Amino acid sequence: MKRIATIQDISCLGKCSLTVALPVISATGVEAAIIPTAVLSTHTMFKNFTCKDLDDQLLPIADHWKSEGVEFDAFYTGYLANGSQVDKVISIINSLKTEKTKIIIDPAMADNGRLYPAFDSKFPKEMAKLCAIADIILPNITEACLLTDTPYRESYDEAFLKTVIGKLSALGAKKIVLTGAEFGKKYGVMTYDNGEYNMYEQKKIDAVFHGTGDIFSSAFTGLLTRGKSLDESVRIAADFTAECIRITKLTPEANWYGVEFERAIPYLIERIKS
Ligand code: PXL
Repeated sequence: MKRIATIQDISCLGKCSLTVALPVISATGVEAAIIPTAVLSTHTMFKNFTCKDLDDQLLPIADHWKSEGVEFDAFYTGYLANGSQVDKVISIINSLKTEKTKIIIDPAMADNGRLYPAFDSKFPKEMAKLCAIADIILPNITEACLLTDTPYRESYDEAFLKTVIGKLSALGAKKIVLTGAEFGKKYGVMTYDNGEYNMYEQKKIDAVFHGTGDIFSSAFTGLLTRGKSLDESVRIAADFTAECIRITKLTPEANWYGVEFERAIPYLIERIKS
């Protein structure tokens, strides 16, 4: 069985990061090993969340894995507790990667033009260092702007997106999957792969839900690791995320803090078979 090591936080309530990555990666038929970066009572869109960083556990967990001789088909990183974890994560990846290991970085730190509350303005520079070692990065537009020191804009054209993607590529990331790309009448995921731009267009659903970035990234990473191409992984992960949002909108008892992704797991499994 293929195996991913995913490095991100546990938000104990809130349907994001590891509580999404574990079930979604499992649904793709791939093993998920985890290195938790922090334990939070909830994600940071709640008020008064608690947070205990696991700074002192990251390297010992990886060292133990190394002594067990375990190998990974992919590393997939998400939300980190602080900027100083970046160097630790880079050294973990460098110590455990083999020729076959894909490095997939979701620079989970911002959305809708703003950094998440736990981060200061120096954090994106640190995250850019992690993106530099990636085979594939999965930013949204806000994160893409922060990583490249580009002023965030609510509306932009295709040329703007291509300029930002060019700057992301100059950071060192080999392939780029930019979510929430919107220009003219187009909405979807823009990819940059071997000098080629591609846009996977989706119907925009008029709703904003928390945790959808983690759902997309987890499904994408599982699918890619399972052996789907980059384009196919983008298509299925984007359709799965849209299905999660569609179902959530139809569910009156849905919580504000996350999407009802569990209801869409059968859809994901069905799509994997095709
Ligand atoms: O979904 C990204 C994410 C992950 N982890 C924590 C968060 C967020 C977004 O706000 O707060 C703790």
